[in-house]
Amino acid sequence: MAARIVVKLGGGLITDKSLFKTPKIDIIDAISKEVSKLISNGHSVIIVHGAGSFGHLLAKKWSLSGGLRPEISVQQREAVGEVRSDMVELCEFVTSSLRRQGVNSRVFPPSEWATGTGEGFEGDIGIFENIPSEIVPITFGDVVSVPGDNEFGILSGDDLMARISLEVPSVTHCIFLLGDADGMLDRPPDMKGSRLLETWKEGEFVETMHNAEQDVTGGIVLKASRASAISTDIEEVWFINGNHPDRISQLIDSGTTIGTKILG
Ligand code: IP8
Repeated sequence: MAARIVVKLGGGLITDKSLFKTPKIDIIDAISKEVSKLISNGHSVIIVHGAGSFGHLLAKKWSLSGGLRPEISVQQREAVGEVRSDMVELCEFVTSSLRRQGVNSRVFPPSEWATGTGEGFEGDIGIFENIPSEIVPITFGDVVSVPGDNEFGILSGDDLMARISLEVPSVTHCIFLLGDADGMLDRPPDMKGSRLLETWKEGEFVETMHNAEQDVTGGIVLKASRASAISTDIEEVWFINGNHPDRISQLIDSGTTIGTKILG
């Protein structure tokens, strides 16, 4: 059966999060190869990607997630433009890598079609269904306009994942590719003895460490909560290590892989 897969490339997977605007080309290429294979096998793919060091560092520096602050409004507005263009630049690394693998894509920057932040953002999700199945629609976490005095805010790729997975018809798989772990672990990946959880359900305790130094959105906690909301409707919601993108095909072909299945 043809699968319809929504996949998130985490910002920490496709960029070096600590170095301003540093893409990880090898990883992006490996993922593009896998996407090309999935499409050749008759599946369709929608890509959402995170911001990593193309978004979070500047957004943090100018407090963009909290909206307009009159005392720094000039610098903030300048930073909004800069982050938006940096995100388009990061997306181009993804689209050109896909093109090298013979995959065509169409980019939908949220600043052009979405307003508001969080799960309840406004925007026509229908744009992701009305394109031929061999073309990969791509969107990403972005700075968007918000109603009221705040003027702008950060829309996370995780919120886009939730809305796209739940509203585009017949999505079969929703996959979060992580940069630093095989899936959801019982404690932070760099902590000794951390163990992969084969399944996870909202409410089950895991010890997390969110790096608020670099990240203006919610890290693994936001991801897990969005994934859990998606899993109430979609059977196959997974956290998989993006350094091994071939695990996506393995999951589609055999029904399982190394990773964490999120249960609804
Ligand atoms: O990395 C954040 O998106 P995320 C977007 O998916 C920006 O949370 C611009 C920081």
